[in-house]
Amino acid sequence: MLSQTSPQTPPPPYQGLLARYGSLLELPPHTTPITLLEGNTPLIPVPRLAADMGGGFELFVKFEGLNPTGSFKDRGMTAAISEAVGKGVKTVICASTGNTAASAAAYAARAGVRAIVLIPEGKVAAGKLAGAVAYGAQVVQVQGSFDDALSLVVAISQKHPIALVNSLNPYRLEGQKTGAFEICDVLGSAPDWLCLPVGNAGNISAYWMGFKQYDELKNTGLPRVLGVQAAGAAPLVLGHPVEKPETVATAIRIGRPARGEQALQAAEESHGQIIAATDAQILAMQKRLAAEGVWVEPASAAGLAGLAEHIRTGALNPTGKRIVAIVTGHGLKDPDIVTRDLRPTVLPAELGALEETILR
Ligand code: AN7
Repeated sequence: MLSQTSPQTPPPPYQGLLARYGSLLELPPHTTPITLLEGNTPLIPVPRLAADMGGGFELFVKFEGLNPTGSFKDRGMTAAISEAVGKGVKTVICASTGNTAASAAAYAARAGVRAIVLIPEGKVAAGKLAGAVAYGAQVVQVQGSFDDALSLVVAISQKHPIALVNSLNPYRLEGQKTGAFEICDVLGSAPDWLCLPVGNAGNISAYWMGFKQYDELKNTGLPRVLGVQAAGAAPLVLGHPVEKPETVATAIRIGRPARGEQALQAAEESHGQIIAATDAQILAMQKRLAAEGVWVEPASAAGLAGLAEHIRTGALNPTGKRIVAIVTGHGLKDPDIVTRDLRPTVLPAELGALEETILR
């Protein structure tokens, strides 16, 4: 139930995810909250998009691009950095397709510790790289894939006093569970279906953990989980690692997901599925969502692209259901995808020329 507040008493100021949900997260006592007031993201109804998919059901998008660094990663990062810093860690490291890097860099900056981020060469979207640099991280490009970079950071964090803040770090998943809590708190119960993109598979694993925990505590029910990979980077669909993953959705260009087993388990336990969407379907859905006023990066549209295709083929009957799609990162992260084919109309600064162009 939503609580009613009388107009005379304003609600207490929002203090971030650990303040709001910390008692439900398994974090050690030394955890010292480092927050940028992440979370509390809107659940936006998109009825026109639902109608386009055939109608007869409720569809919401949880716009995680409105987190402080523009992606869902801030939920897990507030927890991981708070734990690490509380333990006395002075340096954190991660491998990243970009969003984890920007988030780690920001929370490390907030805590006053050093961040090192490893990114795959040449495949990181401009807004993510810029973020990592702006927040002051040391950015290292690895001549290899995300999976190669992840192997390196795991090895170095085992050898030196440097904390790993990839989603192999269990506290990342603890923080990430809050997305599920928020959905239940807003809707009053879990949705019938949850769809979301899958890369390294931390997010899908954490949502499932969160929904199960809330159901035990508050009887909120459980969603069926539809995880969607990019067709060129779909190890969980194919059943084997992908050596050279390729997709326009660079955020999920991952061939060896660290939490792959857990993701498959979430899909199975929830009577859901992990499927793949093509780059063309992903880009079409990115455009379609932007037509609702919600601009997300390509990877973030994968969940909905997979859902649309599943409904179209009859694999999923949405009638009477309530469906939530997690859209994971802001469109501003990857401007080049949108502007690369842009040929702006160029005019002399004259009214007649403008009328000629827009009123014809
Ligand atoms: C926008 O930043 O792996 O399945 O290194 O940036 O939890 O990995 C990003 C992943 C979906 C997939 N959407 O989430 C990284 C990274 C966006 C993302 C995913 C990512 P996981």
